[in-house]
Amino acid sequence: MDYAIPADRVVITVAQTGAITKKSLNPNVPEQPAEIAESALQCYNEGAAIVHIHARDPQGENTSEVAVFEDIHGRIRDKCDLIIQDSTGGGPNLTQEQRINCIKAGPDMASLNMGSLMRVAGPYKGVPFSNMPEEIDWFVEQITKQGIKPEMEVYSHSMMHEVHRIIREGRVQKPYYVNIVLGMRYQGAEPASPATLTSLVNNLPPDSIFNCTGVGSAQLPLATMAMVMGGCVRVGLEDNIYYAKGQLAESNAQLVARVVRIARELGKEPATPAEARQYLGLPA
Ligand code: KMH
Ligand code: ZN
Repeated sequence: MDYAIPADRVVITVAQTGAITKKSLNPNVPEQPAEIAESALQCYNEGAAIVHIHARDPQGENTSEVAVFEDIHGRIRDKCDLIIQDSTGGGPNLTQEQRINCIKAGPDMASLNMGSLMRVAGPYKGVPFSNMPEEIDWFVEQITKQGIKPEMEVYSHSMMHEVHRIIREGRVQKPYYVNIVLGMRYQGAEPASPATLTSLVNNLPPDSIFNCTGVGSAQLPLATMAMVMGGCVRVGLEDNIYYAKGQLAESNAQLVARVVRIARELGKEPATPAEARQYLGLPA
């Protein structure tokens, strides 16, 4: 069975909110459930198929409250059939037990971070983003036993080794969905260069589909490169708050619309959520 995405389609994920991209950095970051759902609908209308979710409390801090995730899911599902992918990366203020809480709200997918990174700047400098091998095994077990598909986030070659390991150990099912995240300013994360993306794509396991997330100014160039390589792409304010140098993005939908314009120039239509479900092996 060939798990490649058809050459004339691209699956677009929008990461709208994130953990560290607060309204103070860009007032257009949607933080509350109604804002997140309204923005998700706009992104769906522009061509997104998957929405990656972080939740915030009323003060804008990262929260693991299941009720907040349920509220977000319900509001999105009332509006459209976007594939819902919750973040188990959560945020630096959340414990491992809190990070997994979101899956109780019943997303279609959940992020699974494939290794540890060290925060080297900002208020959480020196606080590790811990995803040791045994923690990865714990997260993947919690996710898969609920029939949720893991989105394996890989920031370096060493994390790609962990992907191969959990496949070898039978912890994930085909098609494997690997998100290559490049350009994070954390120790242990690799740069957003064409060479790094090419090398990581060359190291993907068989039967996998890849997505590319370029952080910051790398978002658009790496997304373009990933589309040429047959990959899926992620855009949005979680990873990049700017539309151009010094110009804040007006909305998540603006970033989705731009990548759709480029996709069409490359002969690709954005996959609908129903098509994306089929490619990723998600229930219809
Ligand atoms: N902000 C991304 C670069 C997660 O939510 O699990 C990392 C991320 C992690 O998406
Ligand atoms: Zn995230």
